[in-house]
Amino acid sequence: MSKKFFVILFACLCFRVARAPLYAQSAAEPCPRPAEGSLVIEPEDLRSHNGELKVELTARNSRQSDGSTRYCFMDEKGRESPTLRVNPGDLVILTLKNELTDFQAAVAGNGHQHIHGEMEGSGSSCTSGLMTSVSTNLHFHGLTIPPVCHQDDVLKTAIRPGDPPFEYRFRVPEDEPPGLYWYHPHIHGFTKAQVLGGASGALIVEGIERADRAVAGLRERVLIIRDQDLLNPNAPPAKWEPVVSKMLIDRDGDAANNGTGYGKPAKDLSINFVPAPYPDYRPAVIEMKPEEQQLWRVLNASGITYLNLQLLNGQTPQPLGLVAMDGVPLNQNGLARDFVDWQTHLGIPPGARVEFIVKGPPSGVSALLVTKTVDTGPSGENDPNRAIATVVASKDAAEIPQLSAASTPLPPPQRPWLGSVAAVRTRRLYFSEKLVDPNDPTSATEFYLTVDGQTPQMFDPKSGVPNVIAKQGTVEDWIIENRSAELHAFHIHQLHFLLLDYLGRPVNEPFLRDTVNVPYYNGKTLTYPSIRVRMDFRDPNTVGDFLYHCHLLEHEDGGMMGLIRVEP
Ligand SMILES: [Cu+2]
Repeated sequence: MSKKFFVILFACLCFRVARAPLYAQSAAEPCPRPAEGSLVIEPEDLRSHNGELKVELTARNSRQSDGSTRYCFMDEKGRESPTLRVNPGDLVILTLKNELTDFQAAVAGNGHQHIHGEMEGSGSSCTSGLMTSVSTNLHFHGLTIPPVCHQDDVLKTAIRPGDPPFEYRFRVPEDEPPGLYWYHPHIHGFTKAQVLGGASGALIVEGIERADRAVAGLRERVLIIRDQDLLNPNAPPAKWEPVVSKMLIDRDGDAANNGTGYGKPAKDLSINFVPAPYPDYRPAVIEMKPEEQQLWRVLNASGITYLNLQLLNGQTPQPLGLVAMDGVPLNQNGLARDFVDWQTHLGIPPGARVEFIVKGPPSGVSALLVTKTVDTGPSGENDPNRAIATVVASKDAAEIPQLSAASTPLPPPQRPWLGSVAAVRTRRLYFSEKLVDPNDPTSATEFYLTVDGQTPQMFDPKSGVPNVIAKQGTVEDWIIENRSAELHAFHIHQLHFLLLDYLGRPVNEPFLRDTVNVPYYNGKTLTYPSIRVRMDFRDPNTVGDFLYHCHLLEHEDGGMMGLIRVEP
């Protein structure tokens, strides 16, 4: 990253830390959002009481003057995307009401009635499977809860506008690792639009300070980084950026990876909904007490954007003390006590989470939270260097929640560490892409995630035929190849896995993941790049039919998904 980039960016910051109004829109806006340069406020915490968390959410959307659509989950008090805070063993009762409007139909003069009329007689929310732009549902990303209706089924569950409020009712497993999880819609073909529009929120399983005492007593902060269509798509890059000769647009209409670290990004980013848009990347503002240590719980809720986070004091990257990935503390293998992995940057694929210790700047100094460029491959989107938030030391910084200082250590996991259990078999799967018309480079792309030996097919939600059949109680090794020229993020519902090999080299991770990057194929090597993971089907909650897919949502919506059946 060039020195010039940040020197100039910093110079601009001095004028910009003045607080902008919190909300730019009127109260009539169904999905209100803070303005650029606003103070970053944590989402409202909804905590369980007496072993129960009751939540009422409503899915809403609103059409913006630039033609884009915002989506949001609002609670009964009008708070957007609240953080659901639960303890292991808690019962969650969440009702979801669908108040989405079909703006396409409204333009055609039909509005809501038409859509609702079309859907009548197509079954209950549990069975309709009706995947339309105005149906919605929830996936509880990372939780090992059963893939059945009213819990974590997304194959058939589709709530339509006008349906009665739909009840989710599930128990957080007693042995769910403490950490950051999240909820978002999972309607096949329409997930990208709803998630890019802002429909997502955090879920925290409490007790991370019991798993890793390095975080005991720290103040904690939930930071959700989302992406969205560019607010200023036609603007030229800022003058301080080096000139990028080629400004290619890919087939999805997004800026293609130019490999320079600069130029137009495919999507804008926001942090707790405060946008930091292209071309100036005016950062949001995070206030911390001078030199305070905090636990930052960061979710990449982006549809397609990879993050590579760094916290800069001037030019100097600050140490980030990683304590959990994808909701799983780093000492999950039961070996390392109170382990902290100090890094200077943290890569986060779409869907993944990182939780890390960070120290605020001293009085009178500010730091800059940036994402460094990610090389997504020749067919990938442009994820350039950019600022997200400026971190300002302030004695008046608002009080945020604090983890308890002293509590009993979490007992080690009951099941043997996944790394020491023998896999009953090895499967090979691969990501690939194909142009609908191979002779026309501008034609649409079909996205596949195929079990080796099967015919590549785009996921068909109506098929119901599993691509993989596994047995509960076993563990399996999966080798996942990337035969395409862009990155993909492999995710599987209902369970965590252990990353064993990355690019053919063994890695020794003391934690589990539910989302992992798979490097792209450069067209030159004799073999395709691959990863090897150990899948954990031991938990009885994994029994049933569920999904694995790429977490770049236009790939997922475009067919890069498969069905697994875990038999009892
Ligand atoms: Cu993908």
